[in-house]
Amino acid sequence: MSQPMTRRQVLTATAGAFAAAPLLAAMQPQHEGHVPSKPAPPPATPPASPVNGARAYRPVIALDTPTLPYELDNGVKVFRLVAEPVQREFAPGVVVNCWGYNGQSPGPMIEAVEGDRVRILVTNELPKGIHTTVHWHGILLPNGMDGVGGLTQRHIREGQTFRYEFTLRQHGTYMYHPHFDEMFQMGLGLMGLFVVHPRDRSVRPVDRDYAILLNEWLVRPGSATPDPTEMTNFNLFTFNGRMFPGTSPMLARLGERVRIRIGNLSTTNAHPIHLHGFSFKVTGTDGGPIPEAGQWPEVTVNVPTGSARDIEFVADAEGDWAFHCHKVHHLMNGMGHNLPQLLGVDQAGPAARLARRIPGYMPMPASMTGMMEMVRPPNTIGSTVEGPFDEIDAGGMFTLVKVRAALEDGKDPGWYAHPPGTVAEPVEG
Ligand SMILES: [Cu+2]
Repeated sequence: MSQPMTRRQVLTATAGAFAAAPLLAAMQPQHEGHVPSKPAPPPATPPASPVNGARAYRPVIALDTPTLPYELDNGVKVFRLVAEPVQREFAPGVVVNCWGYNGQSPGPMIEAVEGDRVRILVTNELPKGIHTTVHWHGILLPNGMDGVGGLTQRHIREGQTFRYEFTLRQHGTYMYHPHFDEMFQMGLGLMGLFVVHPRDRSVRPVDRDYAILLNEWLVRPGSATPDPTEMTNFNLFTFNGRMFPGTSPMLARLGERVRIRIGNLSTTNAHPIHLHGFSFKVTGTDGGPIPEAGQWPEVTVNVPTGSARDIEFVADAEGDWAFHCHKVHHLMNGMGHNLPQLLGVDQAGPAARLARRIPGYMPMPASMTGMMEMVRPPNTIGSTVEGPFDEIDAGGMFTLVKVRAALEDGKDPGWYAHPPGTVAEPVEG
């Protein structure tokens, strides 16, 4: 797994400027027997056509995440969630031992319609002795269905299945997660999206409807299991359990109205999510729709933990537009912290002396444009991808909104072909 390293992988591999990557890699806990051979199953295709009549809706696409199927029982939509350990491939070659639902972290998206009666059967198949519950975040329901362990219900003990049943009397973007042992269980990835469509299809119509759940993790370089006790110092940042370049793009035809629903169940951070190329409006939160008079134009929406934001815009410009968290540490994979600032420091003397004692030692580049050849710890990935012009320096919470005049549905159109004369270029002299 020896590949050229960029500055960001250097940050991954070094705990300090004078650490030698091979030494550090050797110090990392190795998870023997954990072979990234069982990535999460590919996402299921959302229903191709809406259900009929008054319940019609345009299906939401949760990026890289399936929609939970249901059965009808006397008009009640019956969903089944199984809480269990899962493996999630965050990006090619990076497989993380999470907890999730139905083989996924985040769990599959629940999608229903205002007025629906829903029954959600939750089975606890977490490791022995672990209790859980599910809280339906933002959903208005009877107190005894609220899922707060010990307060509104008994814990769901190992092997048990609990029934949650309520009628949806609102529409919007909501979430679900355990409300017992939250730090541990949510820190390991137990969470999911819950979208409720308006009963009247003429309310807030869009041509494309996407959903993303934000999460943050500490997975130490070379290891595969998140540390859920971490409070502030996270190093992996995901859109629906994927990080760039593992995130799928969002597609739109020129002129289409697009909604992106963004939920955040991160341990600590708010994520200011920024869209290039368009001005959008925040049209709703998990508290409900925002009246038009209360909406204003934005290019970044801050999504605090424990909240959801719906943004809407008209995709009126072709191109490959970046969509990402604006906290710069959150668009890196395996970001390290506590690095000394070495700009302007002449490292030549100490570097030469250290190199004599530590084989393979290389100094941390004072200039962030330095490229280095180093050994990357297993189960990590860099934050650079070859783009159409040069390397793209991004990881973590980053993906693209690809807008094209012509688009074959469900098919990534590849890189945007810019019209001649519309790309920034070097000038002579
Ligand atoms: Cu962020």
